[in-house]
Amino acid sequence: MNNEQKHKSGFISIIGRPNVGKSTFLNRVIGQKIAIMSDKPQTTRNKVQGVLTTADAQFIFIDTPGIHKPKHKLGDFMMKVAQNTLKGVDVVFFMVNAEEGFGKGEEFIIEKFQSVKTPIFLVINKIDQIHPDQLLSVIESYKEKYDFKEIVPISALEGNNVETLLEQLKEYMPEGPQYYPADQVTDHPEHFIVSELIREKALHLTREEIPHSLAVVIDKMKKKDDKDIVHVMATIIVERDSQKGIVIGKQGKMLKEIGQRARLDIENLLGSKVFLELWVKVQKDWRNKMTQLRDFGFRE
Ligand code: GDP
Ligand code: MG
Ligand code: K
Repeated sequence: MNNEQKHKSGFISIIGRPNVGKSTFLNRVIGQKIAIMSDKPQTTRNKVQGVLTTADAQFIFIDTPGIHKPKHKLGDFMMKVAQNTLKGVDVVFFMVNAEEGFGKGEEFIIEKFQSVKTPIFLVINKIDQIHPDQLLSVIESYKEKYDFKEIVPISALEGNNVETLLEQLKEYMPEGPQYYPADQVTDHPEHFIVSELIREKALHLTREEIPHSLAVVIDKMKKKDDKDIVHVMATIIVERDSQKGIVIGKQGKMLKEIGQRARLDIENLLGSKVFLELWVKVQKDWRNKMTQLRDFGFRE
């Protein structure tokens, strides 16, 4: 055993046509606990879909929006954004459905790989549905089209070969830190980022009047079942009553402005419409209260 092994971490984007099994895969590797907040493509920003933390590595799976055949001009633009995001990660998983084989949709995506230097894995999913002979011919058909770094057949649903895929993935991860605290992220990857976005707006808009003694706690962040809208409830915590007055502003104007600006950023981050509710609370000397600090998402 080599105890000197360095910690590895990296970013992986999973791309592929709808229904190939991307979400099923993420749920399997990260566990049912993770709330995959948004399944909506067509946003301009990358978003973290899930983080897998092991003893010596951290894999951060990113949703790369917009890789599909564009139907209109905006689609072209989205395609460019998506291509750029392929370059900002350590590995790309191109997931395909073993049952369907190579088609026009796959061809379109593979064309985009030509200008990308990032290592690309072909992940052939749903092998539980096909005969091994058929798998061989699927592999052959893809090999002709692109020089994939690895070709890994899996069943995301049943778990076949998923461990092997993660082992191979680790080989391609650079040495790096644990970007996300393991416990925080296994619950809700976006909580911390969302609270930072709100904090940033509050500090910016109130300028010097509110010192950095301001914290934001996310009380709730939940996707509404039937709609593509995320409900966020957050509390801004200040130390004095006078600060509370400033954050709320005349007739609530300041708080409204903070909320509007933060909401736009959060919508970009999550790729969903957001309903944001903000509250303000005074909690004296909160900085001295370590237990509370931890509740606020701070880490020692
Ligand atoms: P996504 O659109 O790429 O995120 O695909 P989903 O993860 O939502 O999966 C689409 C459908 O394929 C769902 O009904 C899954 O249960 C099913 N599915 C995903 N992975 C597998 C697999 O490995 N084997 C089988 N048989 N079905 C799968
Ligand atoms: Mg999905
Ligand atoms: K998806």
